[in-house]
Amino acid sequence: MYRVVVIKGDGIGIEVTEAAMEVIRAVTDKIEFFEFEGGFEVFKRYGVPIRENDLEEIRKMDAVLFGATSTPFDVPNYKSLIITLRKELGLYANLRIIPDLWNDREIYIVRENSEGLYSGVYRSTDERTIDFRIITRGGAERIARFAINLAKEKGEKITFVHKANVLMGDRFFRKIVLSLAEKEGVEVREKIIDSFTIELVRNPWSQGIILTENLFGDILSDLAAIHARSIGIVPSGNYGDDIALFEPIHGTAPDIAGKGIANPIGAILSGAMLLDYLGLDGGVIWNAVKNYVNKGNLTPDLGGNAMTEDVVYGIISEIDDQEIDPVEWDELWIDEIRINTLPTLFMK
Ligand code: 48Y
Repeated sequence: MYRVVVIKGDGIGIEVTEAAMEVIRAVTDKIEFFEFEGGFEVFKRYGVPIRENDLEEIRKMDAVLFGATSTPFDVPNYKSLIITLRKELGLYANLRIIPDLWNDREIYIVRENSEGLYSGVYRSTDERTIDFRIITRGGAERIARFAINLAKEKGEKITFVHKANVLMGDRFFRKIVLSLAEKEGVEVREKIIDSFTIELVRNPWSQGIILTENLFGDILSDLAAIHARSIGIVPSGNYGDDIALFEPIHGTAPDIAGKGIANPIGAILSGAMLLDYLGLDGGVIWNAVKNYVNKGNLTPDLGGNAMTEDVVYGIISEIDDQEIDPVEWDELWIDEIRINTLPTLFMK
């Protein structure tokens, strides 16, 4: 059995995480879920976005399934839960897969997840605040290795996006990426972040594995999400050496929370990435999602009028179809006819 932490969070985070758990349960019985609380509500009670004891427990688990949390930026001392988890669990690599589910192609973005402007190191006086954009050799090497391994696995090149023409940190980062990739025989194309944004709008599908630092990756991955047709579709994995956390990249969407119309696909595909990480078959979920979106009713963000649960139900039926092999299916069909349920087969 694998032990998987669930943190649903706020807003639609709750609905979409429950949807992902249902789909995972339809694929495997090898996962036991353990729910933990975290976020602003926990902060109001305990002064931290997640309790230290809970973190201790979570560190012993195999993986985390995360929904979404909201982070008010006008509350002194409040720190984002997801950023706290990335730091506390050592999740240094953020892989975001932006899929075109209708044409079977993907954009891969590898975002450095622990350093850069997110290092949390700053100096503040009444007159100025400085956020340090820290890039360490160790941090650069481990994210470069992650991207190189992925590039090898997918048979792709790396597109390394930086601002080394201006930023000293990126000159340092660049040297490390180029030298490791050369050693490993992986081709690297270099792009400057500002002009690359235009390229990512116009020509997104042939960029190989996009590798970049933390804040650039944050912005680029939201931009790239337009190619998925809805940000609600995009899954991600945050990987460390001992544990990984999977979350849709969308936020809590307070405007539609609780209405049952949130798009669960980003969370469901995050579940697929989680299964792959555990060595189970996430591909079954990817296929079911692709089959479903090409014929089924979609949620309003994609122009349909389906409810979250319709999409979940539709994807689970696609999973069940994949799991019945053709011979068994024939037998089932004959059985159903034999017991005289033929009319119901045509009922909706
Ligand atoms: O995961 C993301 O891309 C989010 O934008 C977070 C980030 O900056 O990495 C921020 C989430 C939050 O405000 O809690």
